[in-house]
Amino acid sequence: MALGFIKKVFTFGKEKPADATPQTDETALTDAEKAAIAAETEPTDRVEDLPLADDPVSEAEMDTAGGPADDIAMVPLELLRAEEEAAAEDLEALPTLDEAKQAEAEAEDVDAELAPSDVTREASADHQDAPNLPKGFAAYALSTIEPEAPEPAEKLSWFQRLKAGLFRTSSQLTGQISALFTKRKLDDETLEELEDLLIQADLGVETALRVTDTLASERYGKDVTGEDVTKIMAAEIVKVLTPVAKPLALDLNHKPHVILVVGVNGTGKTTTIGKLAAKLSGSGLKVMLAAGDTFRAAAIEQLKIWADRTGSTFVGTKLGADAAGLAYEAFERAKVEKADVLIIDTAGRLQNKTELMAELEKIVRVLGKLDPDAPHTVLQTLDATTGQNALQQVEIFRNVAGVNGLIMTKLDGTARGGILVAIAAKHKLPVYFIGVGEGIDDLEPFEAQDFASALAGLAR
Ligand SMILES: Nc1nc2c(ncn2[C@@H]2O[C@H](COP(=O)(O)OP(=O)(O)OP(=O)(O)O)[C@@H](O)[C@H]2O)c(=O)[nH]1
Ligand SMILES: [Mg+2]
Repeated sequence: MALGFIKKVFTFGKEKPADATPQTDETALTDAEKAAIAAETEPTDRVEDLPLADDPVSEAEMDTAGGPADDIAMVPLELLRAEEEAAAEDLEALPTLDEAKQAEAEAEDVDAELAPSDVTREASADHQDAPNLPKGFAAYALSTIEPEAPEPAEKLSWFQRLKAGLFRTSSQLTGQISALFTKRKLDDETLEELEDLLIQADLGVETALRVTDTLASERYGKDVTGEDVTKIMAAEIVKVLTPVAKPLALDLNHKPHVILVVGVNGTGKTTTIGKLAAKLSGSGLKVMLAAGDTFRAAAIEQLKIWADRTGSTFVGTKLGADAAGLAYEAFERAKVEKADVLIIDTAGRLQNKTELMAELEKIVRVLGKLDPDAPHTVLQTLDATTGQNALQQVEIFRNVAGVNGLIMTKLDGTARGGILVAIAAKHKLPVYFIGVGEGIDDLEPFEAQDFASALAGLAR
């Protein structure tokens, strides 16, 4: 009973008491119990008072358990000396260092003969990448785990890129249209507001009126949703663009068909020439590229790279040379070499720089001396990130250089493609291709339906 109390005292703190309320009188120690604890815990010298444990060691064994027993005699000195002499003899019998090395080499030869060849090749301490292992170990070559090649990101189709490029225009336009036609009947006021929206999206007055007229004739006084209006708008845009979506017709009787590429700085002339050359030479035509941008060394080099990439013949001249003279020489050479197509690059210029525009006029005039129909195609590149200014660009380049075809570039970025609809409506010039990236294949024939769908944010 007393031991039970001791246990209670020494487990304190280990077991959390279930109830921390003060002890009642029931658990208080009686005097008898206190005396019993004192008697049990008081130190005593008397062996008979110590508790006896069941000890598995017999008394006889106890004598040797902690050290030499009395019955173990001391080792005689003679015996120790005899052992020392025997050890010295063994040492003399050991091989010398040379003998040891020879034996080691022989052992290795034997190992080599016995071991299967693939194992010796795999497991060796000589691997360059093996850790410096102690003798007796060999290492297998550390396996180098080739990192898995990342899955190539799925390339977007050109239409997806076109749609993404026109997303800013389409989402803004459709958002505004939806807001305008939420629970409203089609009346004069909504029609007027719609017209403004379409003009702001660069579509041009003409196209805006086409859309509102069609809408008015079909739905005046009725409920219309934003989706209805978007579809009607896309249909009208298709009607405007379809007549200008034409293939670039090459008259190969000419030998060469001369294409002069013009436009404002950075609109993608040189890149587009490279893409065109890739298509043409890829179909087996003999293509010649002439570096008519003689202002910048980098421009000449850029075209040379495209010529090399596309297997086209390159014609260049020195920096600062007369561009019209270069164009003339290139044309002559293309005739002699019977090139199918000659594409002439020109330096970019702002349409309001009269002097530079006059130089363009000169190029056209000079080419006409060799063939009155040349240049057969005068292509103008338009940057799709430009807004209203593109209308004026076409106006002036057309007047000065006789532009008779367009290519809109950078429709993959943050394009404002609405202007192409306005240009098509006003100038009715063919739009041959659109640029949807910087890569060699990122030039697509212009399709009215695709362009209208992308502009209206609709599926293809
Ligand atoms: N994203 C995108 N970039 C394009 C496209 N076409 C051209 N570019 C880029 O636009 C930049 C200008 O292109 P260039 O071909 O050098 O333009 P350029 O009209 O010859 O320029 P200048 O000779 O300086 O007048 C380059 O970085 C081209 O890679 C396109 O369709 N999409
Ligand atoms: Mg260029």
